[in-house]
Amino acid sequence: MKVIDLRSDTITLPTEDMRRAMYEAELGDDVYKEDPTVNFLEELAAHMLGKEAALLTASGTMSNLMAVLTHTHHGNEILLGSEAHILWYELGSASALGGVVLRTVPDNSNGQMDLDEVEQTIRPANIHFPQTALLCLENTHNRCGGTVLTPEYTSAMAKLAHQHGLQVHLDGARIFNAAVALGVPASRLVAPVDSICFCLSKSLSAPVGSLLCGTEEFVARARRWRQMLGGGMRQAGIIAAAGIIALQRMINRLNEDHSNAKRIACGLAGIPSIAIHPERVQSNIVIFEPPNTVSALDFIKGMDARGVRFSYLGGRKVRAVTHRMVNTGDMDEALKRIEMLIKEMGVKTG
Ligand code: TLP
Repeated sequence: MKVIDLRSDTITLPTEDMRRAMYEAELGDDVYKEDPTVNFLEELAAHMLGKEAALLTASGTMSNLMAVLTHTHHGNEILLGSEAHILWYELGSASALGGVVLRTVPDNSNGQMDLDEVEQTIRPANIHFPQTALLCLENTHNRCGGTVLTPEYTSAMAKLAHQHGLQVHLDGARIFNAAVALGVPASRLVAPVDSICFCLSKSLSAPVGSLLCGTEEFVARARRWRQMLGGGMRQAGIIAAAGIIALQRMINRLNEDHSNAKRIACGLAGIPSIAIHPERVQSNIVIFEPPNTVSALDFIKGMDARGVRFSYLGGRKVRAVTHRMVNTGDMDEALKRIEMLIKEMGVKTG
């Protein structure tokens, strides 16, 4: 029985091309900025994102933390959506290591905050208040089901933030999924923000790595934080070589992941006891609720035993993520196994 692993696109293994490029990579000491493969990847990333410079980091978590550390001072406040990855899955590192207060504005189901609410949440100058220094956005939005932020939304948010003296950081872990879903270049999606990070190790299939992009000056300061966090990686060209292939060859195929996500979402919508909004699926993430006679955790356990793996988002929410290592047939097979489990559990489907 093939295990259909829909827990995350992080599970994608490097391609043959990537392994070969890693083996053949020209290397140097990247802390001295002497690794030609890293330098090439950073230039390529900066170019593709339309930013002055980019910096290779170990992970999305590390990039987001470095962005917060670079944009803020101890005691500042940062604004972010109530469902933001930085808030939920990054161990409170911005507070623990950066000394900043995280203040949330409700995210709607599309992963968007309301412009007026953001404006009202920005602190005015007052001796009692922390200074609001940074606004964080997320595109695509993980906990809101891989929804995409349009260039118009991002521009409006950045304009507001800049008017109030805030910087804007975009957690673009899956920015190329957003670009492909919207049919616009990633550079257009990130033009209004001061910094953006994206991951090589998710749908783009590289084994490790993320890039943090911004102005030369921002990246120079972020580089010092990376070093302080122990993220100077020496012959990191081994990693960068796979990252170059990820950027050059893996973006065009993301549409496949998106149509597989739509396929499983529409199939799930055909199972009456499952709650899902297939029309909300915009990229490679699908969120749904199992029949209400079973808890989300028991459903995930039951499916795991049947060789289909999902992740848990809390409450009744189950997440499926499509990626290069599953195909259209796997979507249909996963749906069959879901129907079998539901039948075995004796859930009424009519
Ligand atoms: N997300 C992971 C998990 O949530 C842990 C996943 O499986 O989706 N920003 C966003 C929007 C992300 O989805 C993730 C990873 C990160 C940042 C962090 O990236 P890594 O895993 O490289 O630290």
